[in-house]
Amino acid sequence: MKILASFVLAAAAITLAAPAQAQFAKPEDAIKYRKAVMTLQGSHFGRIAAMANGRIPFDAAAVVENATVLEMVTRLPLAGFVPGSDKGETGAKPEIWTDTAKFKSVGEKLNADSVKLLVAAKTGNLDMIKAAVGPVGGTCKACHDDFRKD
Ligand code: ASC
Repeated sequence: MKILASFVLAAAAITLAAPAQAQFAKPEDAIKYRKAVMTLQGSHFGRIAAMANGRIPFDAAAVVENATVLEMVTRLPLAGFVPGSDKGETGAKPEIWTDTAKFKSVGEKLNADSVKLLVAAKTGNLDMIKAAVGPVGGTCKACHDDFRKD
């Protein structure tokens, strides 16, 4: 019974382990990791935003693919902002480590907005996609305004 209970707890812990954990040998590795995550987010969101804005032709399947990747990568950035990685080649503001609750909440909102965008993507309806693109872009911008040096 005890063994069963610990399996159940372990399974629950794995399910609840969000955002993703990551490990870094040195602060520069964490900085490199989060820059890579930002590049992926910008690239996959950028494709969807371009379709929503009519800059490239609407392709419903491509929106689903990009939104699927975006939803996954938006679980990652918080894991890159480990203690001690505030110095070096980074545009990260110190507020990330002093106003952690606010930073964490905006990071989680980005994933929540991306989940909604993926749901909209799966409808194949461009108007619904457009409506879901706005909040994602707004959350990107809000976080950059508060937590990224220009
Ligand atoms: C992007 C991207 C960002 C955000 C931001 C939204 O595509 O690379 O950083 O959207 O521009 O305001």
